[in-house]
Amino acid sequence: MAATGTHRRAGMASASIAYAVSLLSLLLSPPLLAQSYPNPLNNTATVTAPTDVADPTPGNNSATDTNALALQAQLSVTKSLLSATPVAAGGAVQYRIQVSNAGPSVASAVAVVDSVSPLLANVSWTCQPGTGASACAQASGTGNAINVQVNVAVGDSVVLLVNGTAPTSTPATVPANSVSLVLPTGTTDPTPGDNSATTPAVPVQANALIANNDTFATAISSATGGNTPTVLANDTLNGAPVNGATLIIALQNAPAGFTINSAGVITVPYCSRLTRCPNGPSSTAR
Ligand SMILES: [Ca+2]
Ligand SMILES: [Ca+2]
Repeated sequence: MAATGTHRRAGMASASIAYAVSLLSLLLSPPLLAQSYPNPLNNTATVTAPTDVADPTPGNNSATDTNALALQAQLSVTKSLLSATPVAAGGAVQYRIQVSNAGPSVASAVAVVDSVSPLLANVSWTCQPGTGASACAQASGTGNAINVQVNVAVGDSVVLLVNGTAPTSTPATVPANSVSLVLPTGTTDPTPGDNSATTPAVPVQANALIANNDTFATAISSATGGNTPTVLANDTLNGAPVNGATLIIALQNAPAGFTINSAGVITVPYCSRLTRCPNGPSSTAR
């Protein structure tokens, strides 16, 4: 008898544990990647005759209704330009892509596809889910061909930031750029029209060069010739010191024989009686 009581208590204990587990499973969020309901959803009804009733055709006492469960998610995507337009040559371009899900189903393995213009260099991107209920297959990446899969929970969103560098020379225009969502097989979107978005073209503007006149404290005699200090020292390009190596530098209306190099240094030629002076006879070259 004592053993029977022990078995009963053990049975009650296992029932309590099972109840606690089922309660816990109700409290926990469902897993993001695996929707655990059976598909198709089947429901079977069975009739069983009493023991004193004989059923001559027992094979039709059970019937099953089958319903395929379909995922439907009203996904949408927006794309905006966060950086300035026009963009300065060689300047930064940044796009923001937001994928949202208005439900009713969780959207899993949705591909975010964006072919960034090849005019943009050094393209990199990050992917950030709005909450822990959503996810990105990759947190970041590089390259102009963006194709990253995301899971978007109902009422949540995922944001991608795309960074690139504008062309360094002009004229140039970064063309309009689109992003599209590709839904996995088995998921439908009742409003597919908002599953792509486009930003307008971004003109590339030449950098602002500010060139100031130069005066030299020491004259250079044509009897000796010589070099001036750089004429670029007091000039700026986009507010930064000029790097002559990135520019085309030329003298205008200069006497023959005068030259300028990429460092902005002007060379005054030596002039003697034996050489033809830039400004006439060699009277100054004694
Ligand atoms: Ca949609
Ligand atoms: Ca200057």
